[in-house]
Amino acid sequence: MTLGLASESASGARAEDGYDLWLRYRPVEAPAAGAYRAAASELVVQGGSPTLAVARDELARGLSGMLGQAPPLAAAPGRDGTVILGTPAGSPLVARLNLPLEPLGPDGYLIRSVQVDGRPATVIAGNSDVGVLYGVFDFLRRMQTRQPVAGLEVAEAPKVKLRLLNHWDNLDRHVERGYSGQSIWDWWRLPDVRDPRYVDYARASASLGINGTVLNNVNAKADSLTAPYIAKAAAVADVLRPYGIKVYLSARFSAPIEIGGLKTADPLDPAVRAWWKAKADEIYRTIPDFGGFLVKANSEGQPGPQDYGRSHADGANMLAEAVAPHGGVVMWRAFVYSNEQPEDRIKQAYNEFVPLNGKFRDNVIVQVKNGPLDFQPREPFHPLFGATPKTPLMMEFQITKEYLGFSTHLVYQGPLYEETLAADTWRKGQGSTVAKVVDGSLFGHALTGMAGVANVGSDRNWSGSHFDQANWYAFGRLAWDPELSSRAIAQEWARMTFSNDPRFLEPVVGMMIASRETVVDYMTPLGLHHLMGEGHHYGPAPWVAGGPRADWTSVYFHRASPEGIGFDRMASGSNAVAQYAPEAGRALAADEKNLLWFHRVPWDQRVSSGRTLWDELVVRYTKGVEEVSAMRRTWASMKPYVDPQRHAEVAAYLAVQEQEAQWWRDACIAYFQTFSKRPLPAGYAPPAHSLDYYRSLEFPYAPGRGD
Ligand code: BDP
Repeated sequence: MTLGLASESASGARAEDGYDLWLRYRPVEAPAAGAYRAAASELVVQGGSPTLAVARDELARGLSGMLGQAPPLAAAPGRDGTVILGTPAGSPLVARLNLPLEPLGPDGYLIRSVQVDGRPATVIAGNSDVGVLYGVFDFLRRMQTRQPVAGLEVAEAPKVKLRLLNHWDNLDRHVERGYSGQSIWDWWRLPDVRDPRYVDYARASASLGINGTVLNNVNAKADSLTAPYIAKAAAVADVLRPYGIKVYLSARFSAPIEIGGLKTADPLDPAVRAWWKAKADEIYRTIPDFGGFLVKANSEGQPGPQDYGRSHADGANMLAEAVAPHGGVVMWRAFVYSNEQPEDRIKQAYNEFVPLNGKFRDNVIVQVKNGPLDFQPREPFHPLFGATPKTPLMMEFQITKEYLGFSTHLVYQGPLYEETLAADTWRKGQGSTVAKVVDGSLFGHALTGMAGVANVGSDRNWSGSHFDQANWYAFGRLAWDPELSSRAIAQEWARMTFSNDPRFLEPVVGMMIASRETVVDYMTPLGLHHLMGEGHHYGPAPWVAGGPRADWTSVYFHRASPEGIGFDRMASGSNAVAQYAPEAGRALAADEKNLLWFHRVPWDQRVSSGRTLWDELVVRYTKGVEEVSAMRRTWASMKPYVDPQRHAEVAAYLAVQEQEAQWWRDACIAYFQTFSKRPLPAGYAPPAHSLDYYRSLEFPYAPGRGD
């Protein structure tokens, strides 16, 4: 064993509970430590602001953790290896270096190895203090991942302007679709008590470049907009501000009635408009850098402008007008589908919003889920991306794993996010990727954004499981640069969170990357979708039928019958495929990964493997389970590289995942076999229980419910 590995496993021997996330700053082994010490022998920070102070403190904290002690602070460089932090405006030393910072905008930064008065130094500079903070996290990340810190020529700027977490957190601390405890926002004790976790949340988020957070659920209560709750949000904003994170609120459209005493919330009514203006003024008096509103309107029973015969644009523009004088934005969600319309549910958002192209004020951005249904294990990209050239769209990913096995299944979502962002909309010819819609470059939009539905809660490890931290991480990194590779992100995360040992990294990163396809296999292979339990969305329930609306059932989406299975979304069916540019639609519909999303297929039709569809479904379901078993074995062999507590916790969850993958396979096969009426291919085990058994399972206390 080399020296380096010995010290890694020494640190691996201490108990860790995951609280430190990827900011563990554990001791660096020789010889890297020596090189890092030489490159960071003292700190010079000119200029003063709370943000610069947290940048300096983070650097000191990181260096002292990794290198044994924090370098001394000096007024001016006095030795080799000074690290200089600052902006040209606040630091004469940085100004003197004449760095090409201009093109990097307010949030960008440079890290350069330079000479100052003949001595080697490293400068971490931004146009703003928050740029400096981002640079500090980058510099520390290089050490955490054992990259060189000499000869640096780093220039970074985020490609996306609004990089936001969306908390679906209620005022009573229940988190809708949350699987990691209660809300971290302790509304009851706020504003007087500010949980120290808020600071660590801010550090972790800022380390990725996240610059905003929506504190409350999109299924919002008007109470969030009352004076006491504005004061509570202001206290959170005070804690997050030094980290460059702005606070936003979800706004309930009917608030003027519920807390304003008005008779209507009609967006064209002057009294309603005046109410929102006054409300915005009140919020900005308390939170001067308030970010703006997120709105779920006329969606799943939420109030909205259509209650008054007005359009989504009328509603959004009214709110936008109220926040515009203060520099605020409105993020208007496109997750809409109507109660009354018999139209294929996945077509409705496009039909609703394409006619509104160009009708929104310029501080409105429409927030669109990655796919047209609802965060399924696999969906084609949302056809709205690229279809509204005059209206900017922001991406909404779900970080919390509502449809991916909650927090007990190990599913790294980097590949899912990447698949969507890299998809080609073809709206301006080949290469018109979703990433280019989101970063504004395709249609020249300056207002751009990416939101992730947070998986952060009160659990000690924040995200409910250790590996779910990687989804928070991957979201943040992709919000900074939607073209990063999910594999590179997984590497980075695994190095910082667990170990730099290649014997750990190779198998574990491989397992993370494969985990997304694995969950697709054991839940919804070959383009199936929406097979989960009703209401709580836990476990398999392809038999769900009836109830208040057809498009909340499973049978609506899979359409299994003795003839075959799948939803015909081609010209012969709902023609949803026509909502894409022809090249994009053709590519999506031809991809076997989306087979049953776009096509109704007879059970005996051959697929690319040469098997019949029925056999292929069984093979895929089985493969998914086998892959989870393989993940368990891989993880078991990682014991030497991981501290015991985290190793045991991950192992316990993988055991749950294996059982539940088996349950998904068996329940789905038992159910679909009642239609296919075909035997399982030779050598494939029958389901462990009867279909009646699977159908009888109930989970009244499953976490994260939406009521
Ligand atoms: C669905 C969730 C529901 C959310 C809704 C939304 O089940 O709890 O309120 O999305 O995004 O997936 O508004």
